[in-house]
Amino acid sequence: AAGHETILVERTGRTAVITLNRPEALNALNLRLMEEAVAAAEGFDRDPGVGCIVLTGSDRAFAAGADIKEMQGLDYMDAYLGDWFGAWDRFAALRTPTLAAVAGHALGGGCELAMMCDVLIAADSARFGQPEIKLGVIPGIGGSQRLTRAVGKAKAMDLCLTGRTMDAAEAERAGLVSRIVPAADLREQALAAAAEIAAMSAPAAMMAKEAVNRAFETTLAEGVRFERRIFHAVFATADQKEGMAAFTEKRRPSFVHR
Ligand code: CO8
Repeated sequence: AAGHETILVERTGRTAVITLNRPEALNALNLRLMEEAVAAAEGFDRDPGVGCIVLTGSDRAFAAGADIKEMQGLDYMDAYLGDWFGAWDRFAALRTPTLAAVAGHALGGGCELAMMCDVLIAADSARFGQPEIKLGVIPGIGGSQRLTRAVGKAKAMDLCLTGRTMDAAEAERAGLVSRIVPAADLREQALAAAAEIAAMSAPAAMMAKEAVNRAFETTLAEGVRFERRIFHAVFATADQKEGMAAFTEKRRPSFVHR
């Protein structure tokens, strides 16, 4: 849409695509980009015609981190009173399924942003890391928490303390990445996966996302109880009737996303 300086947005069917677009800085995440990307994502989240939001970058970089030049002169009060990076929490809180399509560098804030997405498809060219330690700082958009939950303490400590990067194969082995595809096929495969998700019942997809995310917040017993309540609730949807009728009648379901 007009007015975007740092992102490109497009719609194809029920899929929305947000492309990070600061090639001069390897898509470093400055405040403008955060505001534009989060606002665009929230707009798509509110649109019942959107069933999956894809976040992607360029062949060279998903994002090479928060914008170091913008942060360089910050003092504590600037960071605290400005709630520096707080808006990204709103991206993590989207209800619509999100899919990160990552090629090239996903470092620092770029890795953290990819980890906020529900499904992470990596090109074989992708590299992930939390190199903040080399700048004398630490991850600031959830990296120490989401990376540890995704790959465990051993690798999270290794990455956060040495600042080294993982290639796509190591990231997949470690559980950070959903799938790896050849770099040349990334966009096509990511859009195909997004279209598959977007064709599912939207309330069922939102509920599945909510239930999986609950696993990171609570105990097993409480998580299972939470899932059971939502499971009971799906029988109030038209899509449950349609999905099960289609199975019985041996046809493809036609979901109304309600
Ligand atoms: N911020 C600003 N500019 C960047 C960044 C960045 N993170 N990354 C790259 N750029 C710029 C470069 O400065 C360069 O610009 P110019 O041509 O004007 O000098 C341009 O992008 C191209 O980069 P390179 O020439 O360096 O490209 P290379 O292919 O040689 O290297 C790398 C690519 C290895 C990715 C390299 O650019 C690099 O190491 N980038 C920085 C990676 C990094 O440290 N990221 C972590 C940033 S900190 C963070 O994300 C979270 C901090 C949370 C703190 C919370 C504070 C409140």
